[in-house]
Amino acid sequence: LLRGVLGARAAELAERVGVAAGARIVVATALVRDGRVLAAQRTRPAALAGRWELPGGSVETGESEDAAVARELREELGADVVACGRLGTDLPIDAGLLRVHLARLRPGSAEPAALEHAAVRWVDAAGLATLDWVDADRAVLPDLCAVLGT
Ligand code: DCP
Repeated sequence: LLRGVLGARAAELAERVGVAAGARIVVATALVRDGRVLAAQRTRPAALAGRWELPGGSVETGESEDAAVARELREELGADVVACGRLGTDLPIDAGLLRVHLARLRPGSAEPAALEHAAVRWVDAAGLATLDWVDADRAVLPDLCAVLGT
């Protein structure tokens, strides 16, 4: 809406002011392959340890969200991925705003590995409900289910 009224440049500035004011953007990644999504089990903080998430992390200053997705998954999973669009709406979290992006493995990428997580697991639509997801990620499960099919 803001973009429509003020134009793309003004909306971009407003977004930067928001980020500067403390509305940190965290990207979460729905890495999809063959009807399954990669779920990752957190090790920290204690309150979230053992619970499952879509991997990701904070967007750095001046970094695009697509670039943050690729960087975070390289760091956390050793995988080479390309972001390919948003999934669901912005989700409020303690740290700021969580935005879920879809992504795919680039051809030739290493298999994702739990470099910073307790475990990683490919889950299909039926398997989504069996994991203990962190609260914010739980909100995107219906959209994710639709992407994965049944
Ligand atoms: N988060 C979430 N769901 C996800 C990913 C993250 O709710 N799928 C939340 C958990 C944290 C915050 O976002 O409160 C930041 O996530 P991480 O700690 O994984 O990200 P960073 O390591 O980049 O954070 P930091 O800025 O603390 O280094």
